[in-house]
Amino acid sequence: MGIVNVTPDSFSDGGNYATEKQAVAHGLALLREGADILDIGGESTRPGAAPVSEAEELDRVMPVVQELAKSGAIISVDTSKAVVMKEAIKAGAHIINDIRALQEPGALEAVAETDAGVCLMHMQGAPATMQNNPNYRHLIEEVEQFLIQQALRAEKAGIARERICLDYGFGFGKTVEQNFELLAHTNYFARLPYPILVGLSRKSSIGAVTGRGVHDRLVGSVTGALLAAQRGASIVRVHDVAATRDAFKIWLMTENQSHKD
Ligand code: 7PJ
Repeated sequence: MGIVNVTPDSFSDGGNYATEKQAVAHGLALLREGADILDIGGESTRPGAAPVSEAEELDRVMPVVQELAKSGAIISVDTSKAVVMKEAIKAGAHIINDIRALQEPGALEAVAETDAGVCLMHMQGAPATMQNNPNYRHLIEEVEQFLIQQALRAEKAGIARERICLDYGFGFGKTVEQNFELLAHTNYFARLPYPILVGLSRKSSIGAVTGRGVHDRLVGSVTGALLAAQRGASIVRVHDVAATRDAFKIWLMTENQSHKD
């Protein structure tokens, strides 16, 4: 899953046109690199990020969804807002990727009344404050309980099991150690009857371990994605599609030869 951010940077000249064009071009480039899914997001969920209004998020995301859906790619939209979910699915999105696990008003119904897939993610707290004091008694069990509870809630609302994937939310209200404890236990989550998605690309915990700034986390991110996949993750959400693909090719080639003597 390749990441397509539609968040205007401070240098853009007002209006979203430049941002839009860049996002579409970036999505097409990720497809050429070998992405199977594009994850399009207009809300910054970095720790401490300001909230985005419904109108602004629609304005950012919809033109990019419409344009990239034409490419035939599987389109995922990273949103928590029911209105954005409905509009995106109407415009051709196949998956709703919700860091708030369909807990915002109307979100569960918005997905249930379609046949879109959904990713339900665990987060402790809210983006603005989640890194202040992450606190768990039993990290793995608590995250698992939350994910199972949300998956069953979704199934009860009419979202078939086959439409659901789960994500333990690397970087969302967890310490560096807790993030890597979750990564280490990916195989534990992978035994659940839902595919697992893992997103750790360029995150601050990758920086904390490697001592690298956000633009120098390629090796750390690719290694993390490979470890997640080897432990049973079905989808990895990444910025660097080509590099991640290379790592997976080496893994796959090795697996293919491993049964020979
Ligand atoms: C994730 C996400 C993640 C899922 C973001 C960033 C923050 N969705 N959206 N999982 N992260 N499912 O990329 O740094 O880990 S936004």
